[in-house]
Amino acid sequence: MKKLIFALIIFFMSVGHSFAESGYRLWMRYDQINDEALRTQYLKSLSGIRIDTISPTLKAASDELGKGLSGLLGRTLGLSSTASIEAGSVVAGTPASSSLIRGLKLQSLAGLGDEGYMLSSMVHNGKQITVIAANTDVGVLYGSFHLLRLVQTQQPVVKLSIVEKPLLKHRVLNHWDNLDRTVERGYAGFSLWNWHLLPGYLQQRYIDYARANASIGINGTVLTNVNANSLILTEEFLPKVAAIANVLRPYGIKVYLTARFSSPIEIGKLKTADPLDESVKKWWKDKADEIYRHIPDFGGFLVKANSEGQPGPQNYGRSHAEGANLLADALAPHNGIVMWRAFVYSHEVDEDRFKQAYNEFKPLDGQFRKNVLVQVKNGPIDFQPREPFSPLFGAMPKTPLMMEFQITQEYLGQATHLVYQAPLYKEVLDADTYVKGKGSTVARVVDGSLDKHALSGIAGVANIGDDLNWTGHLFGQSNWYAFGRLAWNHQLSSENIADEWTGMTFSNVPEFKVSLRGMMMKSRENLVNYMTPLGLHHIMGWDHHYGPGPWIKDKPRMDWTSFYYHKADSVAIGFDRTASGSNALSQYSPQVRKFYGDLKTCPPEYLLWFHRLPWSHRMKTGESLWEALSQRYQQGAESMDPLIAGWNKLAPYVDQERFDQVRMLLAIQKKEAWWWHDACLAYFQSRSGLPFPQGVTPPKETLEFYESQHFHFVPGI
Ligand code: BDP
Repeated sequence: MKKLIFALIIFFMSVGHSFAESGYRLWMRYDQINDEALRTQYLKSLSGIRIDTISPTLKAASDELGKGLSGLLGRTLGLSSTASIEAGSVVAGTPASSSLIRGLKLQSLAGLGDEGYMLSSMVHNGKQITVIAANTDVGVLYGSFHLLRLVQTQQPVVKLSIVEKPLLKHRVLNHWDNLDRTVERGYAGFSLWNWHLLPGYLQQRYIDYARANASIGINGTVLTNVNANSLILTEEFLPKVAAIANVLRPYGIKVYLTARFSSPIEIGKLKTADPLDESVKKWWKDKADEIYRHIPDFGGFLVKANSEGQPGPQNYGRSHAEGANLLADALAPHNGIVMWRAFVYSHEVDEDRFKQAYNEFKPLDGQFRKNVLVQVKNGPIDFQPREPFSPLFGAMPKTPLMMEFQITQEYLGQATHLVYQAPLYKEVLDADTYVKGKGSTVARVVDGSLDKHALSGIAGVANIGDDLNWTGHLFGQSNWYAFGRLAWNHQLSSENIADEWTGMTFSNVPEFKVSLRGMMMKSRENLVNYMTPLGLHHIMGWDHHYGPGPWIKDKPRMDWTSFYYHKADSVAIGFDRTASGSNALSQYSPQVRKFYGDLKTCPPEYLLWFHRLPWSHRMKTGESLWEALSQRYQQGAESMDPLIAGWNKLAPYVDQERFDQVRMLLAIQKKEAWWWHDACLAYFQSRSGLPFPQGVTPPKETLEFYESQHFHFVPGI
């Protein structure tokens, strides 16, 4: 009988469990560790929490440790101040918050700055304790999340001797969220920010958003779209922004807004927005003062100017530096920063789009105020599945350059494709610019170490919406996670980040982690193969960017067509960016130029980015370019079966609800991978006129069929 009751309890628990598994809890699940021996072992070192919750941030740390450790270890842990410690206590605080920590006179704190922390096993008055110490409260919060991560991923917590501090100063999410709650290039529902109900109604979600970000060290968020609406800077909206800022503040997250350059005209009733006009300067100064009255620790502005129709200083014949400095001067008295985007190009300029941002910005190096960061997209075009690093990295030594990655998968299958992006981020960060000799990596440009900048930053265009699981695809969560972890420490490996995330999100069973890591690590390359192999780029569907569209040609803006980028005809394919073509390669240092420019060294992954080659071109593997291209599409599409089989094998480790979410999306992804394969091969064959090599599946339909596909209401536009 007892057994039956027990079985029933387990049954109902698991039923209840599966209903609750939407993915909402992200990687902060804190479910009890199954292995009782392991729990007992942990409880020896982590049996009580001692923290003086004298600030909202320390309260947040205490809540998180309490909830996390109690959940994971299956016992409610005692919580009290650092005044009374016992063996097994976790003692957390700063020298200011806790006399115990002050008394420990911890030497390592000196080098940890205002966000770092130490995590140490120590003996104090004969008692074994674990200390989380930092110079600031937010450091303590970060350290608390680190300790939780160790337990969540079932790492040892004895003999800890960890010191951590971030390599980058500003680690920021960019939400492309509109005030009507649509999200530009958002595939996970509507915006988190419920402007209509703010400031009165503060959703739990805002707190959970803050917790998730703090857990990975993200310390800033731009709430609004780069295609900005000046209304956000009015008295109607500023109290709402302040309400969000109040929720995020305890978690160490500053709020930023996008500033529409024409705001002085639109909401200020001025006749001009000329950055050199005195009334305009005064308007921005007053506006900044007003914003800081609402939000005393406001982070600053992100600006998209003179790009894709947005207003900017060039409307008045002024430079990007003059525009950025106008806002920088207004923010400077309050310690705010300007993140000025270098994503500029124009179809009216008769120049390879690849080269335009560099041409525009490089001459301005040294002209920006000290509180300006120039925010550069990782590649020269636009968040393609693979891009070479932007030649601006390394080209502006006097200006801090901020990295901009896209977490939302605008060009990577939107929220339908399983693509783990850490390898993409790492590929760019680890790329060597050679501007100051070997080892001048993009990461070192961005973290400021190469040119000795105190200011540094990284931005990720968020993939977050009000979807139950936040990111639409559960594996989108891994990209949010990976972005944050790399923003904190770009030296982490993609593999380790994947392991952490899977351990916390799903299971720590070693076979599970190894299999999932393998699947995740291959996923980005698979996608490149079925979408844009061998360096193809920008061949997606028009406007909504959904699905393939290599045929897109006659449109008002050539630089928004596919043909502009692949230029395929009966003889050849690819964009010649060597000296015989647009010479975009000249924007890189000689080593990089030679590496990509020489067919002997240019990796096949970048071939058509830089070279225009006949279909008959012999690849190093011996096959022709046409054969290689067809084979890559085939490999890409065929990679879906092992991915699906791999996921199916993992069913025993994943609850039904989340398993099914991924299973269904993988089926759609497979269909779309073959669609890319079929449509692109049909199109490129219509150019090359060559037969498909053996082993390549011919397209199911005619090219006309693929060209005639139209889709209404694709999300994100
Ligand atoms: C492109 C997007 C567009 C953005 C633009 C940007 O398609 O929606 O506004 O980038 O970054 O990738 O400004």
